[in-house]
Amino acid sequence: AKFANDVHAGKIVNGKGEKFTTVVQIGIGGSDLGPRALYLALENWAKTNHTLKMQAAFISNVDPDDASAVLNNIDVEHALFIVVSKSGTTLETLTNAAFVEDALKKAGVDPSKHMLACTSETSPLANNDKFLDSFYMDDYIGGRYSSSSAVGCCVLSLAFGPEVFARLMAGAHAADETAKEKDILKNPALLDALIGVYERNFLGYATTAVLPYSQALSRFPAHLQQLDMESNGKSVNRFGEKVNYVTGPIIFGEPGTNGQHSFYQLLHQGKTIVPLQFIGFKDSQIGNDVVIEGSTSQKKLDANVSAQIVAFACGKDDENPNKNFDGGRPSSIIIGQQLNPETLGALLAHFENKVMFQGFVWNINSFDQEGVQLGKVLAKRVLAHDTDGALAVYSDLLEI
Ligand code: G6Q
Repeated sequence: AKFANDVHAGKIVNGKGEKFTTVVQIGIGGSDLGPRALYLALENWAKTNHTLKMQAAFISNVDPDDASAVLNNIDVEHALFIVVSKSGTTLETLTNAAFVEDALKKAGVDPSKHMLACTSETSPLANNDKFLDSFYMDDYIGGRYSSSSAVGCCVLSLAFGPEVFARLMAGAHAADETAKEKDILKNPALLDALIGVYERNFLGYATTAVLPYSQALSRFPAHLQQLDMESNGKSVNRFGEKVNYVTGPIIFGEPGTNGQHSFYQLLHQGKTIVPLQFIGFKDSQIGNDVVIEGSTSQKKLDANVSAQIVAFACGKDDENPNKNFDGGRPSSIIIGQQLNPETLGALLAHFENKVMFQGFVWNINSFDQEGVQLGKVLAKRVLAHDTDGALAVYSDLLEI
């Protein structure tokens, strides 16, 4: 908070003594998805409420076109870059940090006046003079659960101010408190978790769609995809024994109403039943919007939520089989007054707690991710030209 306030007050400035206007987070996976989703969720809310302190951007992919596109869109002389990596060893992030460092030097800017580190105290990035300042996260926090640690705090406090981040944390805390309730009807995360287990293990549905009717939540399904699938995509229990039941579902989603004009066809009439998680808000982030043909845009958005839920559940009989809807598509909905820092924090914590409860029920470890390791090891072998068989053939095809 102090660092962010000093940047905003012009006490911490660039080499020319000018204020920083942009913050860029360099990180991937848990060091990208949550903070990016949260930033996008509040960016226009902050602009509307005149509390946007700095524009934020994110570089995650090792694809050089990602870093290049971000750098081409910003004024690097007035940008602060946060290198976010819990381990301090992630190939993509170290490569992108070096890419940015090189770009800064080429622009005649001293990187050590523009780059921050957010890492764990035991990582190789810790206590490094090449950073203007460093912020630390506890190393027992899994990346996908780290949005409420320094990983989210740095970028969001710089972008919106520390008070806004504190409001987000207060909302998350309130949701955490409800997750301690023993009465299931007062514990939405537990209820949601058990509905999901019922759909997965008893009804046999393999997928869940997350459908926020809020454009600001455009990257929230991507965050939940990682949170849920990386945590509960497991085949052994906590004791390393193979389980004989299914575990985490496949998660995907897009904001409505856009999704309605796309993949909802399969959701309505496809052969696979997909449980649906709607998220809706009574008010938009901009307050009053224009009334067209008797209703505001927000009312039109919400009317679509009601219509979809009923269409999915009840279907429609028609003599023409092509126009017949079987119905019976289950859904749940989370409704908020408005998407703001508190409700966003609550939404984040709700899903973290849901995933945790499901892990408890399935008796799996929701806090490791061995499944992402194998690919990393093989990629390193390819780059070291230590290949044979199919690995050599594919490496040759791509001229690596
Ligand atoms: C998240 C995963 C993974 C991780 C990234 C980045 O839960 O562990 O997505 O966040 O691989 O790791 P670093 O923060 O260590 O660079």
